[in-house]
Parts: sequence; C-alpha cells; structure tokens
Amino acid sequence: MILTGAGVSAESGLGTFRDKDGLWTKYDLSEVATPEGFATDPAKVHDFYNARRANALDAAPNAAHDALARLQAARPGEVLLVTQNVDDLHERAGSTRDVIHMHGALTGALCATCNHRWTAPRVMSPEDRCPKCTAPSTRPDIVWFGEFPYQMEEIYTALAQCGLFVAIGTSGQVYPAAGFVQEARAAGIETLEINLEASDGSGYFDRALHGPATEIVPHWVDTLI
Ligand code: BJW
Repeated sequence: MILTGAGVSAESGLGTFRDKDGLWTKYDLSEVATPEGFATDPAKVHDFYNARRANALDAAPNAAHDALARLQAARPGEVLLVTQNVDDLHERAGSTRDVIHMHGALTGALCATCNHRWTAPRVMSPEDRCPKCTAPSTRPDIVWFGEFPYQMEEIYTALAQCGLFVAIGTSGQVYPAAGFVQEARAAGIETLEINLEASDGSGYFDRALHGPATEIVPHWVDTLI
C-alpha cells in the first residue's frame, strides 16, 4: 500500500501545504479548509478551489506519478495507491484503478443538502444549484478538517493485509493518514518513507529514502520491478 501526499505533485508545480511558501503560509486553513469556513464565506472557499482546480488542470504528471503507474502495471491488483492529494495526476499518469482519494477530488462537486455527487465544472460558485435536488448548496467534493475521510474501511482493511507500507511526499501531520505507519508497524508490516527530508513521523518507519520524489521513486520502482 502506497500513501501519497502533496510532495509527490510538488515537482509538477502544485504547491504543498506546510513547506516554506506552502499553501498554509498564504491562506488561513480554518477559512478555506473547514465546513465552518465554507458556511462563513462560500465564495472565498470556491475561489480557493477554483484556482487549485485550474492549476491542477494545467499541471502534468511527473516521473514519480509515472513510476507508480508503471509499478501498478507490473503488479496488477497488488499495489493500492491511497492519495491525500485532490489532483488527478495519478490517474493521468495511468493509475486508472486501485487509487483511493481519501481527501476527495477537485474534479468532484457535492451537494451539501442531498449528498448527490457530480463532475465539477471548471469554475464553481455559491449560486450553483444541485442537478438533483436544485438546492443552491453545492461545494467542492473535498474532505475538510473535522470531516471523515473517504473509504476508510477499505483503507484499514488493505493496511492490515499489505506486505509493505510506503509513504511518499507527506509531512505526517494530518490524521488519520499520519497514523497509518503506526498501524502498519503494530501489524508487523514493513514500512518505508520516501520524502524530500525526514518527516515528523520518520522515526516510525523501518527505512527512509530522502530526496526529490522524481528521482527517488523511479529508482525505487526499478529495483522492485
Ligand atoms: C517532497 C517534495 C518532493 C516536498 N519530493 N517530497 C489533534 C490530534 C490529532 C488529530 C487531530 C487533532 N485535532 C484535529 C485532528 C484531526 C485532523 C488533523 O489531523 N489535524 C492536524 C492538523 C492535527 N484531521 C481531520 O480533521 C481529518 N478527519 C478526521 O480526523 O476525521 C476523524 C477520523 C478519525 C479516525 C479515523 C478516521 C477519521 C480530515 C483531514 C482533512 C485534511 N484536508 C486537507 C485539505 C483538503 C484537501 C485540499 O484542499 O487539498 O488535506 S489539509 C491538507 O493536509 C490536505 C492534505 O491532503 C493534507 C496532508 O498534507 P501533505 O500531503 O502531507 O502535505 P504537506 O505540505 O504537509 O507535506 C508535504 C511533504 O512533501 C513535506 O514533508 C515535504 O518535505 C515533502 N516534499 N517536495 C518529495 N519534490
């Protein structure tokens, strides 16, 4: 099982959250990444995600996304990608199955009234109406702080059964994803961190490879294949 974070898309030009110049140095996360922030100023939150959606559409998968797609193709059905990223660069690199977006997706829209989901337009606004119930309560299909991440049962089942847990490009500061390494360790599963530098949770991993994802991941995938 491979958990990916913002670091895997950093070299595609998409900003990380907590690095120097990261998104949380420019935006107040309580204003743009919580249900309370959305209730207070939906236009501000839509603007934030409209800009992120535009950036993601303009970005291209990098050598790390490509290598992970190559690994999945070489080991069909054996490699589950669990991503915290809301971009679709894993899919565009060729990971068309066995990808879980635990924090949602920029390509999705969600009705806060009836929970209907549909493909997000390029630009969303507070006036947009749900195509099913017509309520003007559409939001990006993103998991904000205080909300329950998606497909957790599937993730914990896979985590308990996997032979290797790898975390790539994530700071290990956001739960529940930050706790996966400890769950894996408790189950006796081998763990590996791949990150630009030692993360907060580095000490929990059996091994670590530090450096840019576009260099380390293709090399690591080559050795596995
Ligand atoms: C590179 C690189 C390169 C850079 N190559 N590497 C107190 C204690 C414990 C928990 C809590 C607490 N108070 C509240 C909580 C819970 C809260 C939480 O964890 N808060 C923490 C801040 C403390 N979590 C939640 O609310 C979650 N829900 C929840 O817990 O529900 C209850 C539950 C319990 C148990 C089981 C199940 C459920 C929801 C979290 C939602 C997170 N949402 C966000 C924003 C929405 C998505 C979006 O807008 O994109 O998701 S926050 C943001 O952080 C985003 C990311 O997915 C997430 C993780 O960030 P990530 O990917 O790790 O990025 P960075 O920037 O932090 O790190 C990048 C890393 O890459 C760095 O290490 C760099 O070095 C590295 N790097 N360039 C390789 N080229």
